Amino acid sequence: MQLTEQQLNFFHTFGYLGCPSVFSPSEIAWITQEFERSIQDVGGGKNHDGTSRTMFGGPIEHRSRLCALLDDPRILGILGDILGEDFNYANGDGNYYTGDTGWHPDGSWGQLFSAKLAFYLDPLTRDTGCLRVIPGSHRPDHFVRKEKIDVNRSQELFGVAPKDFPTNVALETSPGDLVIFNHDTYHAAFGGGTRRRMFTMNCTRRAKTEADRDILNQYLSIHSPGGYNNKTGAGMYWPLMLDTADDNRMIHLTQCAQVHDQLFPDHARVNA
Ligand SMILES: O=C(O)CCC(=O)C(=O)O
Repeated sequence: MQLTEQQLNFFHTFGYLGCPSVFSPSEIAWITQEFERSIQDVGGGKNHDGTSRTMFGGPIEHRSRLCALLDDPRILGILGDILGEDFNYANGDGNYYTGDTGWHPDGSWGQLFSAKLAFYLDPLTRDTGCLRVIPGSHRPDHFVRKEKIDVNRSQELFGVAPKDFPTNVALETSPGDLVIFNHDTYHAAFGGGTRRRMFTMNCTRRAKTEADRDILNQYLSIHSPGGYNNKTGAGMYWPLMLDTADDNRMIHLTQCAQVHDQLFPDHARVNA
């Protein structure tokens, strides 16, 4: 157990949690360096001119030191406490963000099925593009969901700019802090520059019932290399993630790899 009872209550009630200073300045320095190498080498970063977002898949899977984040007791503690110790790691995205990100949830599962762990690599404030969330919006009975409010139209609907949508919380972060949120939670960012560096680890609960398995199929049919028609050369993950995995890491890789390869035989590891 890494999170306190209060932190877990907070996450379940509000749909997000800020985890300050998880990584020290020297650790976040090498994490940032490895991220830069990845996005520059394989993520399209060399072509980033600040006019639009540059994004690449599996940001921790291209450098062995970043792959090992999935072995780090702090990461395992946070994800394990929230999603269960046998959680699935399901890729993520690495970004140079440009400008605002409008309000959206990443899912609408109506239950805690998946969560995003986010690393912001630059100091970010409410005016310079920090992550914002609408607390409680992961719940199906939250007013935004029940009344199907388009939060991005809040200026015309309510005379309030989307960034000022009532109840939203700005999660200001420094490098080394982590933020985790339920994929169903509405989130956004406003006022960022043209090279806001951020990467994520998306994770799900391990599917244990028929109903879970159904959701995992739906999830991976969209959010996976096969879903994005990306050939990794090793199915669900980029080869390094699997090649450097020990038995403990494999606990977090096998279920998604298996489901992915059933869904997308053309992208499967065996056909790589
Ligand atoms: O930092 C941001 O711009 C928002 C991140 C986001 O929307 C996401 O990861 O889904």
